[in-house]
Amino acid sequence: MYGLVNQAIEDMITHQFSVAKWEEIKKTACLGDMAGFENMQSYPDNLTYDLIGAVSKTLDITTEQVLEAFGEYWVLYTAEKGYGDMLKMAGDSLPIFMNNLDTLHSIVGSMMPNLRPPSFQCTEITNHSLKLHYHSKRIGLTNMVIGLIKGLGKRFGTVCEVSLIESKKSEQGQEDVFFVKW
Ligand code: 1MF
Repeated sequence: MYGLVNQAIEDMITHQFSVAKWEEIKKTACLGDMAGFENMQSYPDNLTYDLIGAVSKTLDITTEQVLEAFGEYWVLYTAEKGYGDMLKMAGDSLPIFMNNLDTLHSIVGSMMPNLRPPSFQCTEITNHSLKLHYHSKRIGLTNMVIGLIKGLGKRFGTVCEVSLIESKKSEQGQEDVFFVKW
């Protein structure tokens, strides 16, 4: 994944905990002598998974909890680190934004050739709920998506509930369906 993702993990830990905790996490992930990440460089996915695992171990919380917290943080982080206008273009309400996620990723992907964007579709849309279908080549990031949706809810001041109603791992990757209610 692009270095921006690893930078966001670093930022979350140093702001919510400390620089010392981050150093400890890097050591646990066997990245002790890594100075920092370049936002535009692409890194192996395993590096990000190792960091998530190391955060879980160091803070003594589950990887699901780490992923959810990180998903929420990502929405805030990217809004502040130069992607605010892009996020604004993707919509000013929770359902509109969710509907525009593929467009958002195709815009990022046109600049970043190594992006491997997930895909999102909304179905059964009502005034207060929808089903969000998530497809990704990456396995195991389901809880990050839950955090991302909750982070969007906070961004738009929309109280929402997210539940996982279908989840499938295959050769193609991860295929999940979430019920989102607001
Ligand atoms: O392949 C990738 O490197 C990659 C990185 C980040 C693919 C997707 C994403 C964004 N996505 C992270 C979870 C991925 C889960 C998966 O792969 O199955 C979050 C998508 C998302 C969902 C809900 C709400 C908001 C979301 O993200 C908004 C967003 C998406 C992409 C970026 C920023 C905000 C982005 C911006 C610049 C990037 C990379 C991603 O890289 C650059 C580009 C230009 C200059 C410097 C860095």
